[in-house]
Amino acid sequence: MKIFRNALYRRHDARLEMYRGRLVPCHETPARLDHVLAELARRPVGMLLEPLQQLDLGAALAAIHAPRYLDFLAGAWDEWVALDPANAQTDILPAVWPVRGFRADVLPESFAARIGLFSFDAGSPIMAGTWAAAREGAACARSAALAVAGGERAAFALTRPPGHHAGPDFFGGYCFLNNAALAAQTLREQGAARVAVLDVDYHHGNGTQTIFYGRDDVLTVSLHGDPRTEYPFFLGHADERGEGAGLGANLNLPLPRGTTVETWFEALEAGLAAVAAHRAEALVVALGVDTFEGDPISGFRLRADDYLRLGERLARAGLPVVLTMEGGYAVAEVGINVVNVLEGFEAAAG
Ligand code: OKP
Ligand code: ZN
Repeated sequence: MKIFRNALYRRHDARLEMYRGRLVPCHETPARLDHVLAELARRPVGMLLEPLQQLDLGAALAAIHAPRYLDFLAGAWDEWVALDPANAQTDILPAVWPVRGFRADVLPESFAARIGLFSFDAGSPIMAGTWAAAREGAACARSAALAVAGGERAAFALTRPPGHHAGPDFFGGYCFLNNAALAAQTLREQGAARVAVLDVDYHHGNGTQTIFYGRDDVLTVSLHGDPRTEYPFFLGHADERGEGAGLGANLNLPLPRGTTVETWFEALEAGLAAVAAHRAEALVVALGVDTFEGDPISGFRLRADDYLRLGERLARAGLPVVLTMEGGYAVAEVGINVVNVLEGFEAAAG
């Protein structure tokens, strides 16, 4: 398969996230992708490629994200440093948010207010290189979707930061631009009548769900830790089925902390049955490997070999597939687990 590599991923190397009242080292590090690239060097399951040059990326992003959100992200670092040159030494984190009853229609002048308006947690620092890295990652996702639309059986967008928590006009959960949603929208634009996004990251893909919630052309399915106890907490319940034209085109399969491989694969079957029932012509897989038993921030129990089986099962769904890289924080094992998915896929795709 074609693997589009984000050459700028190291430019996003944020230092600290807020956790239990303290700033702690960020879990989402460049080392995660270093391990995937190292494992791909050992087991070359695909061709490593740079994203395409002519992508019309700005317009493509504007089809899934609000223009004022994209403008804010693009200029956030410069604004931050303009507030005080000393800010260049510190990453940006929000500390105030408009909750129920507050106004979201008035764009505040205050930078502190705008960064709150456009985010939902204090765990997703922005630094000097965040926009460049996120944009190049989105270029990889769009390139992967264009390759698949052009006849490739499968393509992988090997990028960080991840994307599935980023919504129409908000960032959070280490995500800024929604790579999986961009891939799905690109497949639609290129002629697929119906597309499905299957999110297998440990955490609910709230951003992707929200982007497509009112639409019936893109089915969104997510298998994840039950939001009653697991991040992102405020979305991802089984009764969220879509709204308006999109009613019935969203499926959440929350699973309790501690879920083992048998139960997880049963949920995967239910998710793939929904993809088939939707008559999707192409599939986007938001691939997080934080379902791994050794993941430091998650609670499922998948083992390394289970990722081979996941790849095989995805191939047997028989659809053209774009995969996007999402979570996975057992850093030393991320490479093995991700490449296992790709190897399993290639073995079963024949
Ligand atoms: C992003 B993705 C741990 C707090 C964790 C955010 C988790 C984001 C996961 N100290 N907070 O879905 O893998
Ligand atoms: Zn995750």
